[in-house]
Amino acid sequence: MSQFLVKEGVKNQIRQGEKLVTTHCCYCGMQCGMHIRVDEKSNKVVGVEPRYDWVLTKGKMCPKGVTAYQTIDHPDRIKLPLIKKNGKFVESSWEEALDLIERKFKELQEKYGKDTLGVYGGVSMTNEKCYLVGKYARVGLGTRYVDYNGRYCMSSAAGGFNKTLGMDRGSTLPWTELEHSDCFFMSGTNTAECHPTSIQWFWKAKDKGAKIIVADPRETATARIADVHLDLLPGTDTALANGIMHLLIKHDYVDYEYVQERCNNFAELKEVTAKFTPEYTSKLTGVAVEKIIKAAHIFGKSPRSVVMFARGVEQQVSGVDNVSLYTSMALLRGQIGKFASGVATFTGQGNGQGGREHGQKADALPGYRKINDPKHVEYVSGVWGIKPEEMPKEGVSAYEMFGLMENKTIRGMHVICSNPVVSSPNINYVTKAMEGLDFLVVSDFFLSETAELADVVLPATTWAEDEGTTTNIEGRVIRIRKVVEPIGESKPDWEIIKLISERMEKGKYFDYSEPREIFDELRVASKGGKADYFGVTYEKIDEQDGVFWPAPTEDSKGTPSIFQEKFATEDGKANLAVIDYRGPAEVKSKEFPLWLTTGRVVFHYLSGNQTRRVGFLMEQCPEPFVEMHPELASQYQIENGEKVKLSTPRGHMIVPVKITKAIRKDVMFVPYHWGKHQSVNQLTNPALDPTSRMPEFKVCAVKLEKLSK
Ligand SMILES: Nc1nc2c(c(=O)[nH]1)N[C@H]1C(S)=C(S)[C@@H](COP(=O)(O)OP(=O)(O)OC[C@H]3O[C@@H](n4cnc5c(=O)[nH]c(N)nc54)[C@H](O)[C@@H]3O)O[C@H]1N2
Ligand SMILES: Nc1nc2c(c(=O)[nH]1)N[C@H]1C(S)=C(S)[C@@H](COP(=O)(O)OP(=O)(O)OC[C@H]3O[C@@H](n4cnc5c(=O)[nH]c(N)nc54)[C@H](O)[C@@H]3O)O[C@H]1N2
Ligand code: SF4
Ligand SMILES: [Mo]
Repeated sequence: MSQFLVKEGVKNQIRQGEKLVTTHCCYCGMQCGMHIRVDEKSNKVVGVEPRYDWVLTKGKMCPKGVTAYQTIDHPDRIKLPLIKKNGKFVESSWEEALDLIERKFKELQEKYGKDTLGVYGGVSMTNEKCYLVGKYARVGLGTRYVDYNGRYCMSSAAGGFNKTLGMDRGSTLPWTELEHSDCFFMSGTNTAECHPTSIQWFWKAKDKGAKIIVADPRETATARIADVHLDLLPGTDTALANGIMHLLIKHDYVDYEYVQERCNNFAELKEVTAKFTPEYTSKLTGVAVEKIIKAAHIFGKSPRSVVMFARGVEQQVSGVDNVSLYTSMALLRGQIGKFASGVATFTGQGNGQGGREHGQKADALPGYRKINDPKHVEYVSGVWGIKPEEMPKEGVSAYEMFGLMENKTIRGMHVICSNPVVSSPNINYVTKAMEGLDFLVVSDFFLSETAELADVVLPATTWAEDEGTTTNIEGRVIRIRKVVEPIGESKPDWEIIKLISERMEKGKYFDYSEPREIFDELRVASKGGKADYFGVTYEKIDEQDGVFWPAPTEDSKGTPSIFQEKFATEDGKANLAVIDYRGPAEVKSKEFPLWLTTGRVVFHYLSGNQTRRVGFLMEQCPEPFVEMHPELASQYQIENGEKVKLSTPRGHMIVPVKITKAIRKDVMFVPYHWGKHQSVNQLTNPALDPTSRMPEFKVCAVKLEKLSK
């Protein structure tokens, strides 16, 4: 049976009375291969085995991955729909919950128009479900307002890649090639904690002499394996990248043949970067001149290099510019489209790649088609069986939806697979906007902080109770397998969407009996688009360890390395970024004299709604903290472990201090995996990148106060 890919040697690990189901982790974009152990008699999940033969992760897993199975049959699982009555949740039947949703959704739309409903999706779901969220909004509910949590995550990478390369696939090369690279220039990624199983590839390369450069305001676990650590000020990446390119040009490290043949704008780039001498770059970034020079020489001399980045550079108002500039560094060196070389972003969520390709975004339709392109609308309408004029127009980005809730344009909302009152910037405002809704439905398997605000909570299944596909950090489409039957009366998200759409008299557009049927429709809907999945099938995924998109024909094996001959732009050439320095949206002041940045720790995942329920992970990291340098602490007479107050114009929090030399003296860091008064997003700046509409989670000006004892 194709469900079980367990090899002979691995079968020895099966205990009598147990079976192993082959799947991938539910958390980050590495999508580590794993076998989940199921007791055959009780049909319960009892543990996990690493999948040593999985091509990318080779049996490695991180602390979140090895405990993920504990969330499946967790005592906190929501097993029945919940309806809020007199301020309290009461369990209900599906019938009663659906009746209420139908009545409320119809009432609101009759009174205020179709667009009064909004859908807020997420990309911890399979491609099948993410695809359906977009179709549900546009066809099932007929609203223009749909967006998703990837807006906070990958949208600046998408924006930058589209501008420079004409297409957004997170990695231009398969990561099994990384061990043959000579140099990794990594900026704003703490991959050692955020994609821990990727580290094996960097070590393999390092063992063969590869060099690593890490740009991060903190000396993270990732920076500690670097040959050069560029400890830049948050929000100064435009200067750093321009500074490195200045030196590449000055020291003749540019691959002129490649640039001439394959890139536009070199003369303009040369002009803009001219002023970014090491001294000027150092002044803006706070990084020592010698370090900038050393990094440029290492990077410039390496025959095969990969430029890599993540949310540290993307979650800024200049996120798209940063991505474009770092990508241009790789282009100047002639690296993109060659073996063991290229550019990659570290995809965040499990299906952060696939989930952004198939129309969950306000401006997008499946296969990376555009909702404001009449030809694209015509094609997708044809696949969906609606008239092109029935397709709603472009909506607004995730954070902007809260503005529309505040001004009552949006009065009803369905949140599917996200926890925005923890993960959005400026959550005091966001929470108020959500509380002001006339009707809120949340689909989740644990009662999140957002679900607590809902009128109806629908019990969704976890990743282990349904099958489908995800697209990993490399762009490789892989299979998620069903391990056990849905717990309680929970249902997979596609089934919930189908049930609500039926109630909205749109059932005929959602007549699926299993995920494979949705995938087959997605294949056709994406056909001819940039993210072309037409040639991807469940069988092919099993046969060849996944399929890299684009796979445009039925017999295509997929495309592991992209841009070998040309880029996906109109003229086939890459567009080098011609961008001057641009700092963060907020400036430091007398009142808010320090910088605050936010991010992750290895033991928790995103809003923490899953990992805060796993005992082992909570033991390791029970609460948020603020990292600060000993000199800053002593300046404020603060001791390790002491609670301090952090404030910005948007809010404040009280949080214990961790003193460490592994951070700049003028910067503090708080991880964001907790809600309500423990959430750093009470403080963060909702300023948006003008293109990607991604908030500036990574930089704001902050006040630090010692609490009187
Ligand atoms: N353990 C764990 N792993 C995860 C996740 C998780 O929640 N927990 N989430 C997954 C998801 S969805 C995502 S998006 C990824 C995120 O993966 P990463 O982007 O690697 O994680 P972050 O901690 O958000 O930020 C990375 C680094 O950016 C640095 N940084 C801050 N400001 C700047 C700046 O201005 N410039 C530069 N160059 N660097 C800066 C921070 O100090 C931090 O070390 O991780 C994925 N993996
Ligand atoms: N300050 C600060 N804020 C940030 C960031 C940062 O670096 N700093 N990073 C941002 C980034 S990169 C991201 S990705 C966002 C993430 O932000 P969120 O989307 O809010 O994060 P999650 O915790 O993954 O929320 C997913 C919710 O859906 C549930 N869920 C999981 N799988 C499924 C499923 O298959 N179906 C359904 N129905 N529910 C499911 C989980 O229980 C959880 O409650 O946070 C952003 N917020
Ligand atoms: S590295 Fe990512 S995919 Fe792998 S086990 Fe950890 S969280 Fe899961
Ligand atoms: Mo993310």
